[in-house]
Amino acid sequence: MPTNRTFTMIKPDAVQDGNSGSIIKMIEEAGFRIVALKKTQLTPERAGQFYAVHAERPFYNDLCKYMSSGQIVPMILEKENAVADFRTLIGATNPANADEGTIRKLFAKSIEANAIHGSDSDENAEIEGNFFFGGLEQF
Ligand code: FUP
Repeated sequence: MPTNRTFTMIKPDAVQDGNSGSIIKMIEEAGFRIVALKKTQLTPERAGQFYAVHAERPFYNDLCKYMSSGQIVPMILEKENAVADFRTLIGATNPANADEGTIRKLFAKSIEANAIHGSDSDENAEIEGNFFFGGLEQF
């Protein structure tokens, strides 16, 4: 069954470069409704928890350092078929492989500093949304 919600966060490179507004505009113009949004910063420990699935990968320590290096903008988004459509909008993990017009093609600097995250399944969308917004009643 197609999901109606996904989770995203604009990563430190894109926030630092002042690209949050442009990225949010692309997200809204693609038909996603913002259900929840905030600006925050992860500690290296919290970044490690978020990316725990990658704990054994060689890039894990650098990724945690990078993801806690500056402010991020996490969001919960709503749209029919949200998870798959959002992955299409952001493009491939490595911006070198991302399609023209995707958020990563336009704004990502490298495979690590790749501008934005998008959940890869309904299950992870819910887990990741709760990681940042759990306990809120308004969404
Ligand atoms: P994605 O689902 O597109 O975010 O990609 P992955 O879950 O495979 O990777 C999560 C994050 O790990 C990426 F956004 C960036 C980082 N990463 C690296 O830094 N190096 C790699 O070789 C692969 C991923």
